[in-house]
Amino acid sequence: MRGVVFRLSIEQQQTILSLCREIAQEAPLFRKTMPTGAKFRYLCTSAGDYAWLSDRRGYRYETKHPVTGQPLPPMPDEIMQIAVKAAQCAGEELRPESVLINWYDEDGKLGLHQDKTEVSSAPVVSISIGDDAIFIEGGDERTSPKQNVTLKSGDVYVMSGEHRFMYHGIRRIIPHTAPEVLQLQNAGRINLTVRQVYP
Ligand code: MD3
Ligand code: FE
Repeated sequence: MRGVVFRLSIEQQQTILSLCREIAQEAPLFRKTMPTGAKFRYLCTSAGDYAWLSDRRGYRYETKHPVTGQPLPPMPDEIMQIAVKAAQCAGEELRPESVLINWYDEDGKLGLHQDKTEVSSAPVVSISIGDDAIFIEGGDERTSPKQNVTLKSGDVYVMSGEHRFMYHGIRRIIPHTAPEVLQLQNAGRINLTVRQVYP
């Protein structure tokens, strides 16, 4: 099933935001390159046992941060617990091994793709913080019909079952739509995807 499983309270959103800032202190945000050499339109970092990487050599998971060469910060308990609970709501089990943190500025985008670097077919849990995003929901083929879905701050989605490998992307960010209490200095959106990499 796919859908908003629940929404985080403002307090939880603030907690996630400060955890992301702490993670980025130790494991700096950086810009990945696609195997084609094109640059991604957002910055990213990871926490937990594995980081998802893309470069000229392809897509893969690694245990070290590509810029610092250091192991990643541990996955915070709060993030782990939210993800496990969200998966449970969808009737699925999840052993969180990696959280990929994507930071989009107001021009951020993510082209249509499938998440299939994971060896495991466990669900992926998505948490959005900050400005709204127009998410493109496709189907099991690149050419399948597409729908726009607005992802808002605090939305928690579970991608599992037939939706786990569907095509998806981020069409655009809608600047300055974040809850004011988050006090974001710049327009932008953070998306966390909690993943189990191995079966
Ligand atoms: C559909 N991130 O990092 S999260 C990604 O908002 C990614 O940054 C988007 O797609 C973002 O790979 C979308 C919503 C989401 C997450 C995982 C999925 C949708 C998904 C896995 C399978 C299908
Ligand atoms: Fe994805």
